[in-house]
Amino acid sequence: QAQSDWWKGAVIYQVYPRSFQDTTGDGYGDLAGVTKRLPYIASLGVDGIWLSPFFTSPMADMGYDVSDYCNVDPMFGTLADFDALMAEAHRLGLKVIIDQVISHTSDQHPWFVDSRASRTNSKADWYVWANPKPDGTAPTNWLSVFGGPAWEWDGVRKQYYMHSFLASQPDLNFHNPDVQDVLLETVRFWLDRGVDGFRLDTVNHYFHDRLLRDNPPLFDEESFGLDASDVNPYGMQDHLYDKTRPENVAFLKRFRALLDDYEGRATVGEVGDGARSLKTVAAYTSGNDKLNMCYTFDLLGPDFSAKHLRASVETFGKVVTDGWVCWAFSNHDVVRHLSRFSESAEEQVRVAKLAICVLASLRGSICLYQGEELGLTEAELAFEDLRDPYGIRFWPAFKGRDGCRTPMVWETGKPNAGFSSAEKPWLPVPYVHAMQAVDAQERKPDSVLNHYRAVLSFRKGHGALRDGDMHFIKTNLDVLAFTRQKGDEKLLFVFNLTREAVEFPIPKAMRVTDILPMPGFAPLFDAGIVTLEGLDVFCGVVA
Ligand code: TEU
Repeated sequence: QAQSDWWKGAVIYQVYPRSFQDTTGDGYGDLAGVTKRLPYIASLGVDGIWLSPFFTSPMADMGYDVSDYCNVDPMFGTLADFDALMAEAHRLGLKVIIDQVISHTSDQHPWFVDSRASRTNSKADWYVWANPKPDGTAPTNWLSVFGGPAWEWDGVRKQYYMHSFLASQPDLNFHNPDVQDVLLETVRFWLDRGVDGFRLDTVNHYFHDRLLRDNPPLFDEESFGLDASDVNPYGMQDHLYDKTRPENVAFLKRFRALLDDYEGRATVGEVGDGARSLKTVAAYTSGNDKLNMCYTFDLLGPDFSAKHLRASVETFGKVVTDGWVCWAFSNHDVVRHLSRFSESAEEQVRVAKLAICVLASLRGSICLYQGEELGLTEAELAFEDLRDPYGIRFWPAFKGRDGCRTPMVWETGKPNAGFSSAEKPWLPVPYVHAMQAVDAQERKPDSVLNHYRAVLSFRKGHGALRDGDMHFIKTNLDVLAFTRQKGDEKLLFVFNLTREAVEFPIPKAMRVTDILPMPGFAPLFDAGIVTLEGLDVFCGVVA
C-alpha cells in the first residue's frame, strides 16, 4: 500500500479532547492530556486519531461552534501544545486528523459580528441572510437539526439569518466565493502545521437553496431510532435542494486541489443525509478529485441485525463503486453502541467483542470512539448533569449526547478514575465505568481492551481486510456471511448476531482450507458445516 493511501482501510480512533485526560485539574480534558495518552492509543494498533474540535469557541455546542479557526481554546491549551501533540503522534507513527467545522461558525466569530452589524458591510453576505415572507414569517419552513425553525430574527439588520443547528451557530454562505477563499486559507493553516487530514463536519450542509424554496414535510427516521415527532415538534423534512449540485461538488474539488499541494493528506466527510446519503456519498467521493471518504449514520442506529448490516454495507458497496466509506458504531453524538446493541447486562462483554470483529472485517475505513475499547455503556445522567443544549431542550424524550461524552477512565482507584484531579469534572465519571478503567483491563488477558488489540492486529495481518473486495453470500439463514479477498487471500466470515445457535453449511462452490479463528471465538466446524452459538463468528481461509 502506498504511503499516501494510509487512510484507505485505516482504523481511526476518535478522541473527544474535553473528556480524554485533564492535566490542569480544571475538570476539562486538554491537548497536553491527549499527548500524554498517545502511547496508549498507539498500543491499540490503530493508524491514527481524529481529534474533535479544540479551537477557540464559546462552547455553546462543545466546540462545534468555532470563533477562531486558527487557534486553540484556552480550555484545551495553546498552539504549542498542539504542535507537541503532532510531534509525539508522528513519533509514534500515528496520523492526526482534525475536525473542520466550517458549515457554520459561532455567533461570536468576528465574521458574524461584522456581518450582522449592517446590510452593507464587507461581510454582509458571508452568512445566509433573508427577508421575512410577505406575511412576516420566517423566509422558509426549514428546520434546525436541534429543534425549531432554522431562522433567527436579527433586530439590527431587521432580517433573518439561517442556522442549521443552534441559533448561536449561524450558517456561512458558501455561494459567496470570498467565504470559500477564507475557509480554504484556514485549512491551509493546519496543513502547514502538519495535520494528516480533516474530518469535515456536516459536509452536506455547506450550501443552501438560494431560491429559498419551502421543503415538503417528511417523516424521516434517521434520528437514531427515535420517533422524530417525539424529538422535534415540527417533524423532519426532506430537502428540495439537491446537495449533489454542481456548486457543492465544485467546492469539494477546490478543497481537494488544496490538499493535493501536500503529501498524503486525506478527508473524511460527515454525511448525515438520511435516505439520500448513498447518492451524496457517491457524488462526494467519486473520481479521486473530491473527498477521500465519507462517514454516514447508517450503523449508528439501534439495529445490529445481519439484515441491516448487510443492507447498509452491500448497497454502499454497489453504489459507491468509485469512492470509499468509513464505518463506525459509536461517536460523540449517539448512544454508545453497547447500550444500543445488547439485550442484557450479561451479554455486554460478548456483544462488545463481537461488534469489533464485525467492524474490523468490513470493507472501508473504521472509526472507533474513545472508551468503546473498554466496553463502556451509555452513562445514565441526571437532568442536572446535562451539558448538551440539544439534550437539555428535548429531555426526557431525548436525553441528549452527554451520556456518551463522560470522561475516559484510566485508573480504577484514582479520583475520577484518573481523568481529572478536579472535585467535579465537567461531566461525572460513572462508578461502573471506573471499574472498567484501562489499568484494570490491562491486567486481564481476556478483557475487552485486550480483545480490541487482538482484533485490530488480526485486521492488520490480513491485507484482504484492509482493502480487499467484499462479496455477500446468499443464504436464507439469519447470518451475516461474506468473503473478503485480495490477491491469493480469500477469507470467509460468518457472523451470527442472534441469540440462537445456527448451523451454516459452507457454500458448495467453496472449500475451507484453513480455520482462522477471530480472537475470542471458536465455533465448531465439521464436515462442511459451521455450528455457531448465539453471538458468534466463524472465519476461515477458503479456496
Ligand atoms: O453533527 C452533525 C449532525 O447531523 C448531528 O447533529 C446529529 O444529527 C445530532 O448530533 C443527533 O444527535 C455534527 C457534530 O458531530 C455534532 O457534534 C455537532 O453538534 C453538529 O455537527 C453541529 O456542528
